[in-house]
Amino acid sequence: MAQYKLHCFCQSGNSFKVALYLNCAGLDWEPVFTDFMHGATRDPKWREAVNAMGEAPVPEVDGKKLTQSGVILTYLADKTGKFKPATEDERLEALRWILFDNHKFTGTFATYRFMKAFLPNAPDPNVLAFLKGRFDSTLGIVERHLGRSSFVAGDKPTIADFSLAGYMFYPPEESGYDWAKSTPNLHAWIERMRALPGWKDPYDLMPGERIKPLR
Ligand SMILES: N[C@@H](CCC(=O)N[C@@H](CS)C(=O)NCC(=O)O)C(=O)O
Repeated sequence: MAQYKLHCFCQSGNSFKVALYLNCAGLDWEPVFTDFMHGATRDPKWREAVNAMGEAPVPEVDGKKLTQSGVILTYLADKTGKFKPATEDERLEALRWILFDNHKFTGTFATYRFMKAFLPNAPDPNVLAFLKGRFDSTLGIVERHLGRSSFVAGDKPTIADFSLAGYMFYPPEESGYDWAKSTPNLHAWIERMRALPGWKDPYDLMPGERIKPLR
């Protein structure tokens, strides 16, 4: 049995943050499929047994379950030393970006992409426009930051990079964003992340059926 089990599914960039970390850190892990598309995370039994917050990712490690990717990445970095911020200043810098990512970068992009590509009924265009506007403004901040820094919290990859990278490797047809065209600094950083030993495409790393974008 693998040392780490990760409840996850292939469309979930939040899960990918942790799956990619586990792979790049060379840890012994295996995925446990969460059938999000058929309502698994909304099932009261799943919430009771896996995560009361109703969200993936959830790793099972050392006899406990952890939730919230930022907490999970912090725990894993502290436990293994892999991609751990090197100094107190770097730790705070990484935490700052992880919180910003959860609130505004992943927070808006994940919802926008899900509604655009996978929501069964066509989404309200006003809602999509709101999310896109909010994400574009956040994207500008990240693009400027990555023009000044090779990685999110300094010159080496840390857990903050895994957090922001969660949704960056999904194909342009899902979100309509092509990073190489829109944001060259972000694109260069994505390529630096892709070059890490252990990197894999989210659809190869995590289980579930790949779905063609609906629109
Ligand atoms: N802040 C959470 C977000 C997790 C999250 O939103 N996960 C999505 C999948 S990508 C989920 O399970 N959503 C279930 C739902 O909203 O019903 C984290 O970083 O772990």
